[in-house]
Amino acid sequence: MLKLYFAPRSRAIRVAWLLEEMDLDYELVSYALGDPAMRSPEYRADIHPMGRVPVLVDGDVQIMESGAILEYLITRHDGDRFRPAPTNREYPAYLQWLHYSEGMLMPQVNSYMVETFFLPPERQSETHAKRAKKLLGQMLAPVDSALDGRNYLAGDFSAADIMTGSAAISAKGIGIDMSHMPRLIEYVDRLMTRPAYKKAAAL
Ligand SMILES: N[C@@H](CCC(=O)N[C@@H](CS)C(=O)NCC(=O)O)C(=O)O
Repeated sequence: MLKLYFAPRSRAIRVAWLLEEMDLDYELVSYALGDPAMRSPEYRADIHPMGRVPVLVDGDVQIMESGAILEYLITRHDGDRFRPAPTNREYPAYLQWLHYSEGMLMPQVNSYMVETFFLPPERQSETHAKRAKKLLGQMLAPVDSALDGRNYLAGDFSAADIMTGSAAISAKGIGIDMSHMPRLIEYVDRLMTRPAYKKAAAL
């Protein structure tokens, strides 16, 4: 059975979300974020060299990186309905939004979290936190524009929505002002009401 190394309120939700959308059985190995067990030499040697989640194990395959795991599941587990075919006109948009999440949005979410939560108060920088929040807001504007006249980023709901959509959900969670991005607000609501998202987010 597929095994997912997971933590609530982490990027591992993306993988659980797709597993739920695909109706695949999986075993969950769940940690709380910050659990020292994830930093242990054993975890780093056997599961993830940086002590992170998600990691998926599928027989003799072990793979990290949420975006890579989604692509792997779609390719190896009959998930073509969650990715436009390479010949489809939506395919470039699919690739773009699949990668925009970790490439552009999440570094700002990370910076914000580091500067407001993970660092001890005496080392936090309000300037860096403000800058991360401002950049994140700017970087969400193209997502809002891309949603003009459409419900999802690349045709039907796809793994690109799980990636960039979950970053937008995180942005909402940290209080990014989206009042001037009504399509993004509706998109986040649309994604959060999907039964598979609800199940993954409640794990
Ligand atoms: N780019 C990686 C990021 C993985 C990552 O940083 N995961 C975080 C949770 S969102 C983590 O495991 N943090 C544990 C920790 O820092 O203790 C991915 O998309 O999978």
